[in-house]
Amino acid sequence: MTQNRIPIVEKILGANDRLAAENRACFDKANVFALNFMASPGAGKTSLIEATVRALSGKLHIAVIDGDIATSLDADRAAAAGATSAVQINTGGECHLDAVMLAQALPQINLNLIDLLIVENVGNLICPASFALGTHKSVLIASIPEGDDKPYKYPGTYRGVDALVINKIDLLPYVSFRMDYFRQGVEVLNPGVITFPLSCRTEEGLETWLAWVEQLVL
Ligand SMILES: Nc1nc2c(ncn2[C@@H]2O[C@H](COP(=O)(O)OP(=O)(O)OP(=O)(O)O)[C@@H](O)[C@H]2O)c(=O)[nH]1
Ligand SMILES: [Mg+2]
Repeated sequence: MTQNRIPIVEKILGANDRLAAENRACFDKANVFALNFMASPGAGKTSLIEATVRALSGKLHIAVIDGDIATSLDADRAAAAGATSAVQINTGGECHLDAVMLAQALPQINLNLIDLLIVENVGNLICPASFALGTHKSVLIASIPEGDDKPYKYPGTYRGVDALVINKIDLLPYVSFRMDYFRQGVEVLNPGVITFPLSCRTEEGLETWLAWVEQLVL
């Protein structure tokens, strides 16, 4: 019984990878750049989407796909911020998005009308990292109140991402967070990963993040 488990998991992930490649081909054909936002619950994924859409929607057409266990609250926030389209995927209890779920949501967006797609994954530091979606880059949003030990405790997610946002830096005076210790943990797992310390609340550091997103798309 136990011997069959690993091949089955490999088969599921293999099928997911094939579908992720199909999603990627759709993005490339329509000239859309796609980002996958991963983070713990409450780290600020939707807040960063709101700030990004608000700042860039004059220059770029941005669509947002929000993965959540239930509710359409996050997609509503993205739409209110000015997203060209905002689609909610309710995973029905699943702790991550996968390429099948994304493929099913894509027909609700006219990819030919957008430049940038931001996918908000389900708030979770473990499962989303195992499922490729076909997006071009993955961004991990860490946040100060989560604590400085998270790279050490959740290495899989920190290892695989293309960029790291450290959100809620406005809370540094109030929360015990050793930035050096945090960054050392990240450096071992993902040497040289581009990092954006910022605050969605005060907008400190936001310009550098926005410039990075813009040069990816244009
Ligand atoms: N102080 C502070 N609070 C922030 C900042 N960014 C977001 N928040 C707050 O953090 C809480 C969670 O933010 P969200 O953007 O909803 O986080 P999320 O990662 O999308 O959460 P889930 O989708 O539920 O996983 C909200 O109360 C935000 O107002 C920040 O930079 N500083
Ligand atoms: Mg959210």
